[in-house]
Amino acid sequence: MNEEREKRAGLVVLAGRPNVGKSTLLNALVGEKVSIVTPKPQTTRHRIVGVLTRGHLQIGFVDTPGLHGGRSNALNRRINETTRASLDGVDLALMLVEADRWQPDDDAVLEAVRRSRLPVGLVINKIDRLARAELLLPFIEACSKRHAFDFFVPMSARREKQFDPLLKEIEPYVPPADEFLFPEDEFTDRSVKFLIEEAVREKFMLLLRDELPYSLSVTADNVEAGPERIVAHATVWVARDSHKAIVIGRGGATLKEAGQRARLELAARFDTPCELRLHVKLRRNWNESDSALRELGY
Ligand SMILES: Nc1nc2c(ncn2[C@@H]2O[C@H](COP(=O)(O)OP(=O)(O)O)[C@@H](O)[C@H]2O)c(=O)[nH]1
Ligand SMILES: [Mg+2]
Repeated sequence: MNEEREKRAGLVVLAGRPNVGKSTLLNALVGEKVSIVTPKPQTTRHRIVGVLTRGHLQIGFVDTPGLHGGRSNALNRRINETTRASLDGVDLALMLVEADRWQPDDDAVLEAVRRSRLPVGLVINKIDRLARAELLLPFIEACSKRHAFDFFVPMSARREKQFDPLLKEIEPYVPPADEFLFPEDEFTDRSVKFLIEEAVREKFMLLLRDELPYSLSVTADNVEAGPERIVAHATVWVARDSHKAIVIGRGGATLKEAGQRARLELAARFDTPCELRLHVKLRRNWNESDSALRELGY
């Protein structure tokens, strides 16, 4: 790319109901895992920016938790606030839907995006799951009747290696800028501490079933991230007494397995040995309490 071209820098928010693939797309665009991914809703709980810098163009993609319906506790309300606030101050919204069907929860997202008055491109994700390719055009047509989207990009965030068609659509909405918003070699606005917490939470979410993943939180209390190795102490917070034993597992098996998986992933990610010490602590009903949420980083 021509280095002499005028710089462009901006923020693009990824909007969509839980599980449509926002975090998967973010990671694929950035080429690094900055946001955790599981098949469960409430995997993403924070606003996370992933940064893509290509020649003259820099885009900060803002990952959002998505709007959560269902039971309203303090955590869910906070997550919804985070999502709504993420629409402020950005240049473009990318709304994600799943290729096979438009769902009622997609309407709520569209409504929020409409209210923001941002230009909106529709990413039709998971086309790998379409039973027949001919179903795509009628689906795009149906979507275009719901809203005058500024563009459509069908894709599979999980399989795609190359995002030129999407970036081409986005570029005109990214304003000219004297300076980039983030250092060119940075992939995210989030700290090593945050990435450790999230890696640990992801592993528990993948290992545990039912209600539990939604009432776990992780804080890294002590992180030494040197060039030789990373040493971290992390606390897994549970909301109920009975959850403690489940998180620890028989003979400590679950705790060990989650710790092992997180450690290997972080070591590969930061290209340095990683030592993780995990503790499990009870903070009764932390997900129902605003002050506990603040202390746990929400
Ligand atoms: N088949 C298929 N699955 C996908 C695709 N993109 C994401 N997923 C899966 O959908 C689930 C939810 O993804 P995630 O990125 O966490 O969704 P988010 O809640 O919108 O951030 C995960 O199991 C992903 O692996 C895709 O293009 N095709
Ligand atoms: Mg997510």
